[in-house]
Amino acid sequence: MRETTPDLTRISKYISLILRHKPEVIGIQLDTHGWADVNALLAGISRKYPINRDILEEIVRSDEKQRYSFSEDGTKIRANQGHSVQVDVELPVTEPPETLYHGTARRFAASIESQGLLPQSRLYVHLSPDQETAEKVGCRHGEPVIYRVDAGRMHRDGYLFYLSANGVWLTKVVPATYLKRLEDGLKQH
Ligand code: HQG
Repeated sequence: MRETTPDLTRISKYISLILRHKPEVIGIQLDTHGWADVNALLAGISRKYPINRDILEEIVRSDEKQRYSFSEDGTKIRANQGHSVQVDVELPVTEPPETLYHGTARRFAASIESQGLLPQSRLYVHLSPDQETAEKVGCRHGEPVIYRVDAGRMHRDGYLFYLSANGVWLTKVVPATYLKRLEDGLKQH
């Protein structure tokens, strides 16, 4: 692994904080579509981490989840999804596949099974296209459990789904009736 990798990861996490949750930590604002001015972002980050346009481009290009996008003219940057701040990143309403997945921690299961999936601090509930991705998401929170989401039935019942530029499925809420816990669905480690 290259020596620079940990630093880029740390900077990427800081960018994620700024572009999804707290642009005020570097004193910038996002516009209504979630865009930040690239020069303002670089100036703000450089007070904490060494960064320049090339490093930022490297972070955006190499991000394993493709979290960020530049505007066409390259002057602006935004997170593709995951926001808690109220922005409209112009996600296209998209017909979902019949089945999507949500990975979470076992300690949330009782609450999820009574209330359904809620977006909590984010704007949307995040759903994964496959079990493997859902398991990775669930592992971030503790012992993972995976829910199968009856997305096709939700769609036919009038719920809207959005597909982010980096392949994450988003919807406002998932009522418990569309969820099935996959007790034996976890892959062997
Ligand atoms: C849970 C990562 C109790 C929900 C990932 C989740 C994703 C409930 C947690 C993206 C609940 C919120 C988002 C209820 C939902 N009762 N708990 N009724 N409804 N929850 O981090 O989906 O690496 O906001 O199950 O890959 O885990 O950051 O959402 O466990 O795409 O780019 O509340 O973040 O991407 O946690 O993850 P989060 P998430 P990045």
